[in-house]
Amino acid sequence: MTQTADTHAGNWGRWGDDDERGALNLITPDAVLTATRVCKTGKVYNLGLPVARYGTPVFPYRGAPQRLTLTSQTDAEMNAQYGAQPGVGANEDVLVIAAHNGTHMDALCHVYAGEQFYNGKSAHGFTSHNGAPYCGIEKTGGFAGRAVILDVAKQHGVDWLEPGYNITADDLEAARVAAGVELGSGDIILVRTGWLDLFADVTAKFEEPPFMQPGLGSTTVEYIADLDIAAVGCDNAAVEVIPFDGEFLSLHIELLVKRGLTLLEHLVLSPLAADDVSECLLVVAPLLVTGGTGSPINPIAIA
Ligand code: UVW
Repeated sequence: MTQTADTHAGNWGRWGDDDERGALNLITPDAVLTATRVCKTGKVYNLGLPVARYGTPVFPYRGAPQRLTLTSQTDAEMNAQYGAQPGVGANEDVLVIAAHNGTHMDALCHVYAGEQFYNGKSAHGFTSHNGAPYCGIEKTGGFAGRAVILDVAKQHGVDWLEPGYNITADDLEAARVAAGVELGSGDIILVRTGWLDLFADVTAKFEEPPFMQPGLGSTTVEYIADLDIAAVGCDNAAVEVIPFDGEFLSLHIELLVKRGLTLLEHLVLSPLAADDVSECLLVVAPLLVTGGTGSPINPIAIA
């Protein structure tokens, strides 16, 4: 059955028929200024995973990130051609990274339903050569705002939720109440499941991580929509629970396609949780890949 995106249920047309930024429009300049005022300690957290061949959670078809060497001290001859003195040179890398591995941001062209992207843009314009004519990662660009950490694992009293655990709206609300913070229009939520800690634990023992992952289930959609949240981040691979709670990529369809919500995945949230940080200023800067479906990111949280 072809999945459809019900335009009436979401944000299509809300910021104009040509809009390609989606719910990030909710983060106004005033909202960014307000977000700067939530910083209390000034401590800076890198929410990105290391880019490394080993120890990075990957779906096999995407492959591990590769840092390849372009030039090194073995190329002294080449450096000499450019006038380098003996003992002087430059090391340079080439990075080969699937856009949706490791810590990354989904562009609004990442997923389509009913053959349409967010805001009713045709999915058929996407080509291998040019990528997406609409809703590419360069259209959303970077953003900053107030982020609230909803630590569902902590709320359940565990280091990590069981693989396949379906996070409900009640879980999110309980984590919010426990954190003692309010949520409102234009806020970003960062949901901690503990998945990356489970991954680190399992791989340290040279065991295979489970395919199933804890993540957001279908009841969270209305919760997020009613609060007018601007973006959702999580420490798992797809924000949504795996196996999916419904059809293929059902939460991506509800949040990203219908509502234009930017999704951030494989965020390193445990250091924030360890310091009991409940809100922060979040700065996210994707690479502006023209027509790109997503980008590796190292989001910065300032507590
Ligand atoms: C999919 O889940 C298909 O991709 P991502 O992990 O980038 O959301």
